[in-house]
Amino acid sequence: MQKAQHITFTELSFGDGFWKKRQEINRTVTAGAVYERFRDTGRFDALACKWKEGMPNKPHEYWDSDVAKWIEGVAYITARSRNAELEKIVDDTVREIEKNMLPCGYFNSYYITLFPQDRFTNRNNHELYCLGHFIEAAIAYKNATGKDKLLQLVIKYVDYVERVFVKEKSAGFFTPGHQEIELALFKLYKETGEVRYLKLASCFLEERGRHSESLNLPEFPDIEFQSHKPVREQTEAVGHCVRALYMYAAMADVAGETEDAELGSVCKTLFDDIVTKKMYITGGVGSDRYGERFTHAYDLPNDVAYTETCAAIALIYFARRMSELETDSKYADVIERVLYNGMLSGVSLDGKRFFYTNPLETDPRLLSRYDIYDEAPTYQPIQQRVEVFECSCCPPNILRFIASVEEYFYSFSDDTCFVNQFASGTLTHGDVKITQNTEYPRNGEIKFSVSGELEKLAIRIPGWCESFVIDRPYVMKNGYAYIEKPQGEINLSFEMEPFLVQSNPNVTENGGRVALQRGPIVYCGEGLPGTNLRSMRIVSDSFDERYDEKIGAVVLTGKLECDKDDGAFGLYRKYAAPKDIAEVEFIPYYAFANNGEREMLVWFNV
Ligand code: FUB
Ligand code: ZN
Repeated sequence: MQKAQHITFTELSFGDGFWKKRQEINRTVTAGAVYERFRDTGRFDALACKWKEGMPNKPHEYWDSDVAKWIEGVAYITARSRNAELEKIVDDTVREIEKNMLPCGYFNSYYITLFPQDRFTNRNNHELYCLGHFIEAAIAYKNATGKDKLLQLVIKYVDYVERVFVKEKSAGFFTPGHQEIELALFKLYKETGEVRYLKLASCFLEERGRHSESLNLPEFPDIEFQSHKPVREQTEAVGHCVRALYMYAAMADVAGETEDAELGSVCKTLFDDIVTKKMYITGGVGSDRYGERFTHAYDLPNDVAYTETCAAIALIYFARRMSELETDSKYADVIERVLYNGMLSGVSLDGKRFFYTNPLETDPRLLSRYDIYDEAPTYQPIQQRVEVFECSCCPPNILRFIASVEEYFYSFSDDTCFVNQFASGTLTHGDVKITQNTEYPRNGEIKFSVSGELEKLAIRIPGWCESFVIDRPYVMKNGYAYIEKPQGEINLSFEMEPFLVQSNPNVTENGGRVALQRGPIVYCGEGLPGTNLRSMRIVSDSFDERYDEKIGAVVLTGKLECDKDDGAFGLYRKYAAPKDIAEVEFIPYYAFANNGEREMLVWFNV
């Protein structure tokens, strides 16, 4: 099967439109907002390893990873336009790390400050997870600025890890409690050409599930951390979603690089298990707060959906790597579903507030259920985004992801360029130049101009698209329209009428309900005080459309049947067909909760 490699994000420059607007907000608002929250909560100070009992902001075991992801996001931003202020913060931070790194190369601010003698004794305390994020940050920062001090430091640390975990086997455990270092080591291997980093990544993957190594968390069985069996024997997506998906992404990396068909087949099985049974319509994953985990097939509750923002991003990581194992548009279809819905919902339109969990149904009245308690006895996701969390893994993840989102738009095999996503902009890859002019996803009209040495252009036809026109001859294969000798202008038009979606009948939560989609965007209804969206019925699939500048997308208005409590309704009455009609405005799911606490619903009665 033809394999394709994704582009380097700097090869694509967005033109005006959906993603350029979001990258501008990411650069001018999100980077600073996350930095200020991390500075104010002590995450940067912690790296000086000077905290003492009685001081504020006691260091936390994964704060290093929060800073590392912020550095990585800033690196991607800086790759486009240098920024002395941001670079000074990074350079000062790197100096702190260098100053406090132990002679052996170990660096973890939590352990060095609080438990220097307990290095690598507690599998769940995120040491290798934090190193993984420092590796990714170091590579990004060196490629963006040429400054390789952090890269040299992490290489020294990785060499220490290799000595402790592979040569001496002197650590208190065999594999990471939270996967991340595996995909980072693969990046380090690609960056340096050092095969031993590929081998170290493979070692952590292959050793998993072969040792009885606990996580010092008796309340969680090994399956929660995908340590219940060797990875090659795993056939279902289980446990903590972010851990699982970071690991699956690394497995796909290794399978592709080493042409390991067996490992590749395991990845396909796991990917299909997720996208055919455990993924929300928004591309979110994670059905249960307890363990932040996958549960069982078709278990997709809406109001207590966990669907962590990091998990949405991690699913895109996995899908992109799968698209490089096997050319099939289903992978870019999943990436598009997450991009425009379950990832983007993680950040407010103004770029400074975030969701960690992304529910598909909210109702302020639900929150009042436990007014008399300080702590709600059962889980209710927050219904408004916040500026920072106690556990703040998601905000810097959004920052680094949006800052380098271009890498998901094109990929190249030896003679073909794959157009995986759509946005105005110009790609320069060697002597190949491809420009898209489009207002996608506002409409489905896309004008390509192609120049340079290129045998074929393969344009993904989205799974949601039922009819399209291309003004050039093409052949459909694996969900792509292949155009030979594509040089010159190509005009493509996707029909983009709104349509209703139903779930598999096994998703009992959505029985008798439909969701609304237009192009790649999943919509939700936001209630007004006193509306009861959950009791309304969609009775037609025709909606009025208008473009909303603030949201940056089309908004749909529909007429729904409803029952109005005219005061004489009582609590119950004999059934009578609804006679009232309510006009409901449907906005993109990603834009919900930007106008104060209101009822929100994705799945409507029909
Ligand atoms: O444990 C590190 C990160 O914190 C996980 O990836 C997230 O789910 C959150 O628990
Ligand atoms: Zn997170």
